[in-house]
Amino acid sequence: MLKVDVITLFPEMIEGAVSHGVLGQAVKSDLLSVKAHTPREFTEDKHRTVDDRPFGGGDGMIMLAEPLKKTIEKVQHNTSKVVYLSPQGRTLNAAIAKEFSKEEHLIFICGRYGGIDQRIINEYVDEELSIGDYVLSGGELGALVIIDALARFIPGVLGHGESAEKDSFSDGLLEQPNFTRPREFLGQDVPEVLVGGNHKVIGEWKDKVSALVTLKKRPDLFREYIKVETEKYNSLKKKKTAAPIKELKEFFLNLPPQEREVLGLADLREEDFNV
Ligand code: 4FV
Repeated sequence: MLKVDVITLFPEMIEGAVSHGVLGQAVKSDLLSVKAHTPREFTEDKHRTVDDRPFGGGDGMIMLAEPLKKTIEKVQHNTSKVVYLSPQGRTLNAAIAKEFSKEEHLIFICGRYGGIDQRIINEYVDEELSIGDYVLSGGELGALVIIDALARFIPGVLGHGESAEKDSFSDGLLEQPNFTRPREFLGQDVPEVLVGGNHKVIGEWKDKVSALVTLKKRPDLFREYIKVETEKYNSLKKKKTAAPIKELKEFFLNLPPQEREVLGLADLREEDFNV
């Protein structure tokens, strides 16, 4: 079972967030353990001081090294991976989340104020990780985003039929639009094929629609996807279909206008397929 320890001045922020929904269920079913620890526990002075002014001036306080050292050493062991949440880290994506889901023990250090003493990073941190190019008031939300994303890759965390492999990005594509009852809503009908019951046809249709949605919303991801698909196609001895991009364009051109509308693809143009 993956064990996660979060070092934070606000343990309740972590405990609260991991006790709901899929994460809460995963922790209850011992598929994942998430514990929070505050460095304030390891202060000796009566004000339980955990920060101080930066040498060389500058705004914002810096978290003290000693309380952090003691908190890390309380939970660290030889297979622990220590991660500091900061804008200076590599940016989280699905591949990194999947990678982390395979670890035995993760320790997330959540900074506050202007961050932590650099010597803690030098001495203890294996990896810095960012959830995006912006500055947060604390690393807690970053740690929670990563814990939520990696938990989906732990076998058994997602209900049956659900799998992180079906999530967006798992096959390099965004997920197709989803619909549930009623069949008609605000004059918009659910695409016919989805209520036709032929799961093979539905599966192929969903893959095509995922590719179209990705072409529209994330052409960068689509270019990568179609390059791989085209290489696979070109390596085929017997080619039963048209080239992937040609086949996808034909599928799009055969989509009834109201289906393009309800799928959010109405403004996709033929020239958009010239990638
Ligand atoms: C951050 C990010 C982030 C840096 C100083 C907290 C702040 C303060 N963490 N992705 N972007 N952290 O801005 O993960 O300690």
